[in-house]
Amino acid sequence: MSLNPESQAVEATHTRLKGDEVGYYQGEPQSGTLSSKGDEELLAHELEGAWHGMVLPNEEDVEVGAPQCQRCEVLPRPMTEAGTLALRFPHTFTLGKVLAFLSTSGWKHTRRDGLIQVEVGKGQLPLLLSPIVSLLSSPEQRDTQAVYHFAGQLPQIQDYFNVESLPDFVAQVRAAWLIELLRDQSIYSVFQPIVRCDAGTVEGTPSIFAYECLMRGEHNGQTIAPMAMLDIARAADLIFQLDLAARRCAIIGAGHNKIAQKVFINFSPNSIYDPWHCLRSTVNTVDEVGLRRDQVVFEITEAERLPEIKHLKRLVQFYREEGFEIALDDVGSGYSSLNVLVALRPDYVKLDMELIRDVDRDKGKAIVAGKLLETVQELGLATVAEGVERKEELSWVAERGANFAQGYLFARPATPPGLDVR
Ligand SMILES: [Ca+2]
Repeated sequence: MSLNPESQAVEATHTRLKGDEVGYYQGEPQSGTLSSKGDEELLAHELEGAWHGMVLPNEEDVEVGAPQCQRCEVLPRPMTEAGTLALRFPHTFTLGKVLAFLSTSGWKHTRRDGLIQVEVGKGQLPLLLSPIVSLLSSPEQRDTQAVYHFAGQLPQIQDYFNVESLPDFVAQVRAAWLIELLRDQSIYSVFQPIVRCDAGTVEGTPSIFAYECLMRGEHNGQTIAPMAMLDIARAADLIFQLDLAARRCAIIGAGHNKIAQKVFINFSPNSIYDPWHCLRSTVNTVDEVGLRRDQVVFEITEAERLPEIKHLKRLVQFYREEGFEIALDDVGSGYSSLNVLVALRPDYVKLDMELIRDVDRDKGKAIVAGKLLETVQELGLATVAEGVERKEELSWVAERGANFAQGYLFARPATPPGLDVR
């Protein structure tokens, strides 16, 4: 694993997820490395159309009482500037190992009691941290504390709250490219159709019901896969900022492309403290771009774990009161459960792509998917089968009452949206 922010960005571009769009913002990027002028112009055009005017300020630029939400709309300062790294170790044995490394490798440092302070030049933190991390065992890393002072910055009371474990600090350093990407507004949305499971679709003329908006990033001319951004965001506590940015560019992109069908927009319930406060700007954006509220479906999605049911119910209540519909994502995957489905009664249930893949020839999957389709229909909810890649899978889910299907059989995610947007 590289600690270098630049090489991390390059690694991220090679993240390719097999199969179809499903789950959070998963899926294969629309395009790989941008190699030609034509591609660059196309992407520039897409970015221009898909993203308007969301500027996330750095935390030092925000005044107390400013209108920005400190949690969602303010970015931490990327750890690329010169400064001083202070480290506190759990044991003198650990301190000794690091001191020996610093002395032999020429890093300018001072020792005070159990603390070491190291002077770090611009862009040098990864070069310092890589060997330190490799010297320490996992428990030593976990119990080592780190805090960084940017050059020219006086110690402040806030510094007490910025002390992190070494692994969390390393995650912050690795996230520099994501902070830059968010700061530079380099996130855009692609769109994948959700089609009706009717006779026309089965016979090869898909009838489009909706589009799911899926996030893409762009950094140093390369397309970044969504999971690469999400993994870093979770590790570096940037999921609030990334989720808000993804929601906004999905809404703005859908408005810009004048999508007339329904629009499915992912959101992570773990990135919302209080819906009446945290989702207000999202609702305002829907109104501003001219989407109808009954056109928008918010997908509750969470790659790690769903929060407690009480929190989910409050989110669903908020969206319903505001005139939106709700979908529950990835049902049938490891992270969802039937009691969440029953408690929330979403308007749409999205069956997980792993469950649907080869459902026509895998007996175990057929039993689970069949029972789920039966249960969801008895509850009176609509179903979307995700990850449909073959005609046989489409026929199988259609025969068992699935209302809608989504997958490469119909179209890959794209911008402007594929098939017909009218
Ligand atoms: Ca989804």
